[in-house]
Amino acid sequence: MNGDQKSDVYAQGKQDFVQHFSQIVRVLTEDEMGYSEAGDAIARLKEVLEYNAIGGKYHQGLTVLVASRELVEPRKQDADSLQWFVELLQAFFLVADDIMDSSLSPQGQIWWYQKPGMGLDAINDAMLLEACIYHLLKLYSTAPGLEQPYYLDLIELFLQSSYQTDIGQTLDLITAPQGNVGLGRFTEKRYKSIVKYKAAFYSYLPVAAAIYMAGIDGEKNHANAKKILLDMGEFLPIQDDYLDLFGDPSVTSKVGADVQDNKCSWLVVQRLQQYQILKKNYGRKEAKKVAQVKALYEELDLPAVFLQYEEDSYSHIMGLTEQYAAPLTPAIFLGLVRKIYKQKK
Ligand code: DMA
Ligand code: MG
Ligand code: MG
Ligand code: MG
Repeated sequence: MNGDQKSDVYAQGKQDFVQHFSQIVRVLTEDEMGYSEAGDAIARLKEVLEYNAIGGKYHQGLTVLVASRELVEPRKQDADSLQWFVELLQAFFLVADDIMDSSLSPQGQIWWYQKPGMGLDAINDAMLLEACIYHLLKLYSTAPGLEQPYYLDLIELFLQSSYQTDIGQTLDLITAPQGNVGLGRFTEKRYKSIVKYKAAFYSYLPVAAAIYMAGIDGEKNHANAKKILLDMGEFLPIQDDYLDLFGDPSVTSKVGADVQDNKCSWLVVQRLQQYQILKKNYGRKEAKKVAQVKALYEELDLPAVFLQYEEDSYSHIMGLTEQYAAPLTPAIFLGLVRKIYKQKK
């Protein structure tokens, strides 16, 4: 299947996927769940779900769908509801992340935690979203006639992915202490650990869920899927860091603040790594070290920077010659200009 067909599968699944959401909300807010006396809280939960689980890319949820289609014959597919669980996990992490990062929202939009009168109550809403996952898992996989052999595997998978993501968020936060700038903390090694825990395991989750649901679990399948997905999962946060500063907020729907927030972003790590290369190789006699410095300069496009400087300086001097050469003859200066600019030696 080529890339275009694959993205079509995502596009096709999206409509059904979004439509299915109302069933998820209905199941969660039905009276017969024994929460009738908590009606107001359930109404609040409905609001939290509708505000935070809807409107994203549904990348995680649709991945469960696409993976399930590849693994199971259509008549055996029962991923419809379960796809939403990964979206709820995503919504939970994002509500909490926006509070912790004091995220700014683009014009015309506000994050849940920014709603008037919300304050820290949003923390409980994030916890509600997380609790819904396990509540739904139980409802969908243990009800009489609906017992699923993968129930325990999915619980463990969600718990483990959450734990790893929590660890990643912890690393992200403690590496970015407010008001305490210390670029020395931002090493490549630290960056890799942050993204590995914060996002890589999380990328494995939807495919792993599909494998369990397909009933083809087994060490080898999971180990192989992990080999690909953990590395793929490293890419997403790097892209996120890049878009934080260089993305267009009207397209990304968020306002970047990694620089203001002292975050260990991929961008700053790249820059600091360049500094480390200079520190290790500059002022040393070995040809290999000189080559490292030269390669760095090339990577930084310094030859192009020089050519631009030469161009600007040339125009500047030509301008001065035009203005000030008289009463001397301009040829004196033009001859010199011709001699020194664009020299190859
Ligand atoms: C968020 O990372 C990570 C998780 C696991 C929710 P981030 O703070 O860079 O995300 P965003 O840029 O969307 O705030
Ligand atoms: Mg954030
Ligand atoms: Mg964050
Ligand atoms: Mg980000």
